[in-house]
Amino acid sequence: MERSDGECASSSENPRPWQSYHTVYTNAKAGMDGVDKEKVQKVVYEMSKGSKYFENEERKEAFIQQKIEHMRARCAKLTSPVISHYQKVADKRILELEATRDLSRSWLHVDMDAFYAAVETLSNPSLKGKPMAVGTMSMICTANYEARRFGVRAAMPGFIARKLCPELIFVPTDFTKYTYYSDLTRKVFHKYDPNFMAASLDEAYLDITEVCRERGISGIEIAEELRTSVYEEAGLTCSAGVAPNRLLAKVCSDINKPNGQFVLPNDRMAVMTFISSLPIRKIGGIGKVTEHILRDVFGINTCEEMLQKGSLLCAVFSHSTADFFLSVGLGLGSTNTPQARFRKSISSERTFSATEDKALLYRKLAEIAEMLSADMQKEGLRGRTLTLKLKTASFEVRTRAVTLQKYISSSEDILKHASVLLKAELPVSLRLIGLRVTQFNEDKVRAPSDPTQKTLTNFMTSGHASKKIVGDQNSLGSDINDDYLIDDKETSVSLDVSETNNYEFGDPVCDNSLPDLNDENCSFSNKISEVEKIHENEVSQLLEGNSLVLRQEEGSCCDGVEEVDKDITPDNKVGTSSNQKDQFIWLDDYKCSLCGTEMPPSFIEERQEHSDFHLAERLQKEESGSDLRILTHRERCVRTQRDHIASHRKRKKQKLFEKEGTHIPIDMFFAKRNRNF
Ligand code: DCP
Ligand code: MG
Repeated sequence: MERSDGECASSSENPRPWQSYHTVYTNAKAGMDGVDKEKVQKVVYEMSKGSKYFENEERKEAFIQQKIEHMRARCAKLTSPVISHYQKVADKRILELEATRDLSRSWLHVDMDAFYAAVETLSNPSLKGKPMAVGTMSMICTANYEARRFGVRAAMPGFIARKLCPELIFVPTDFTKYTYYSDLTRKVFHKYDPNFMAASLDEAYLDITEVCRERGISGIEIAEELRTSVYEEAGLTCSAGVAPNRLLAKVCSDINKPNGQFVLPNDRMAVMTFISSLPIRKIGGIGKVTEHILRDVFGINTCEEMLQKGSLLCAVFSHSTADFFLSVGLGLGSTNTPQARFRKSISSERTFSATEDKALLYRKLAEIAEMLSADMQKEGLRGRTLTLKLKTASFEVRTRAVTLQKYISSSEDILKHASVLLKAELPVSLRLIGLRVTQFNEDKVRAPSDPTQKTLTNFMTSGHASKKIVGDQNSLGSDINDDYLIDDKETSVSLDVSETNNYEFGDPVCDNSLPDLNDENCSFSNKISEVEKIHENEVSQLLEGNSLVLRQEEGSCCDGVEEVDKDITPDNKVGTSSNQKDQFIWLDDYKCSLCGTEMPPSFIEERQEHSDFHLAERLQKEESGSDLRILTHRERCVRTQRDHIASHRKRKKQKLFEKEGTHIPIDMFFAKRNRNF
C-alpha cells in the first residue's frame, strides 16, 4: 500500500505494513484527536487484509500511485520559460480572484453532533456515556464521542469497530426518527434565515448577515443563541462555524466539535492567517486522492501553499480546477444564496451487509423504490429515466438504466422497472442498491413544490437520509452526469447500459461526470455540501490529467485547446446515441465490448485512453465512408477536432512506448492480469 514517500512496499519488505494503510477508517473525525492512530491502523489492516475491500483499496492505491508518477513526470518536463509563463498566469489570476473577495456577508454553518447516535441516546438515555455506534456489524453510520476515543468512526465496518472497542453497543438505524429530529432543527434554522440551505439531515448553511444587522448583535451571539435554541427544541447539541463565506464556515464548525463554535471575523488578515496553516484536507472538495496528489506531486500541505505553487497548478490543471485551488489559498468561498437550481436527478440508495439472497435483494429494492417515490412526490417530480446502481460484494459498481416513454413517480412503477433491471443482473451478491430518476417532466422541474425553502437537497441531491452512504469506498463510474443519458424515444422500454458508454466518451477535459476517488467526499455522499458537490467534479479532473497532456503538447497557451475540447461536449450525445452498432461499453463495468480488454472501473485515465482509441478508429471509418456527408457542418467540425485530439493522444502514447522500450501498455497488462482474478 501507499507509503508517505510515494513508494509501494509489500508486507514482506515492510515489517509494519499497516503504517502505510490509509483508508477512510483511519482518517480522524472530530473527537478522535487523542486516538492511537497506529493501533487503529494495525487493527484495520489486519482485519481487512485479504478481503475484497482490501483488494479494492489496493487497486485504487495502485491507480493513485500511477497517477502521481504520471503527474510528477509531467511536472519534471516543465521548462523554466514555461514555468515563468504560468507564474504570470497565476499572479494575474490571484489578483482577479482577490478582487472578488466579499467580506460583507456572515455565514453560519451548523452541524449536529454525532447526529444519529445523539438521537438514539435521546430515545434510550441508558446509552448515555457508553461507547455506542449506530449501524450493523457490517457497517456503522456514526459513533458517539465516547466510542470515537477508541478510533471507532462512521463508515467503519462494525466488526472492526468492535475489535477496537469490545464494549461497543450497536443500535440499528431508524431514519424516521432522524428525519423527525432534523425537521425540529430546521424550524430553528428557519428563524435565523428563511432561505437556509440544508446540506443533509444534520447540517445547514445560514446567511446570518441580516439577522445580525437587524438585531444589532454579532455572529458569536447568534451562533450561541441558535445552538441553545436547537437544544431546547430538539434536545440535541450542535456545533457552529461563522465566517465570511460558506467554505470557511464549514471548516470552522468542525473546530470546536462537539457542542462548540468558532467564529472567524470578516477581516482579510484574519482569513489569511486562518488559512495559512490550514491542512488542505479540511476543505470540502479535497479528499484523500486530491490531498495525495497535491502533497506528493506538488508538496502542498496547507492551503497557503496553493498560492506558493500557483504556477505549477496553473500549468498542470484546467482553469476551473486551478481557480478552485487558488481560491482555497485565498480563503475565498461562496457568499451568495444561490438561486433555485433546476434539479436534474433524484435518488435514494442503501448500503447493507453483502447478500445474494434474491428475496432480500428484491425487498431492499422495494424499500428504496418506496422512499424514492415519496421524495419525488414531495417535490412534485415525475421522471422517465430510471437508473439502478449496484455495488457488488467485491465493491465493483454497476449502473443500469432504462428510459421509458411515460413519466413515472409511483413506487409501483419505479419498482416494476427497477425489478427488470435487477433481474438481469442476478445472481449477484450485493452490498448496495441505489435508484435514481432523471429526465423530469419539464413543468414540474421548473416549479419546485416548496419554493420558499431553497435547500441544496432540493436542487442538487436527494434529500433522503437513506442515501447517506456508509463506507462507500468505490463509487467509481457511478456519478454519471444525467445529461449524458441516451434519449431513446423510439423504443418504449430499452435497456440502457450505455450510460457508461456516454461517460467513457465524455469530454476528457471538461467532463464533469468523471468521479473522484476521494473516500469521504466521494460522489455519492448525500452529505456533500454545495462546495464539495461542485468541486468534487472540478477536482475529479485531477484524476484524468488530459488537460496536462494537451497543454504540454501544444507547447504554448492551452486556452485554445481547452476551448476546442469543451466545444465538443454537447455533441457527444449525437455521436454516441446515433451509432448504436459500434457502441462502446464496459460490459459488467469491466470488459470492453469492442475488443474484450479488461480494465477495472478505477482505471479512469486508462479507460479514457482506451475509449479514445476506439473513438478514433470509429471516426476514421466514418470519415472515410459516406457517413460524413450526412453530418451537419458543426458535427463535421467537431468530429475532425475530436479525431485530431484522439490521434494526437494515440501518437503520444505510441511515442511513450517507443521511448520506454520495455514498458507494457496498461491495457495489455490488465488484459493479462485480470485473467487471474
Ligand atoms: N452518516 C452516515 N454515513 C457516513 C457519515 C454520516 O450514515 N459515512 C450519518 C450519520 C451521522 C449523520 O450522517 O450521524 C451526520 O454525519 P456527520 O458527518 O455530521 O457525523 P455526526 O453528526 O454523526 O458526527 P459529528 O458531526 O459530530 O462529527
Ligand atoms: Mg454532524
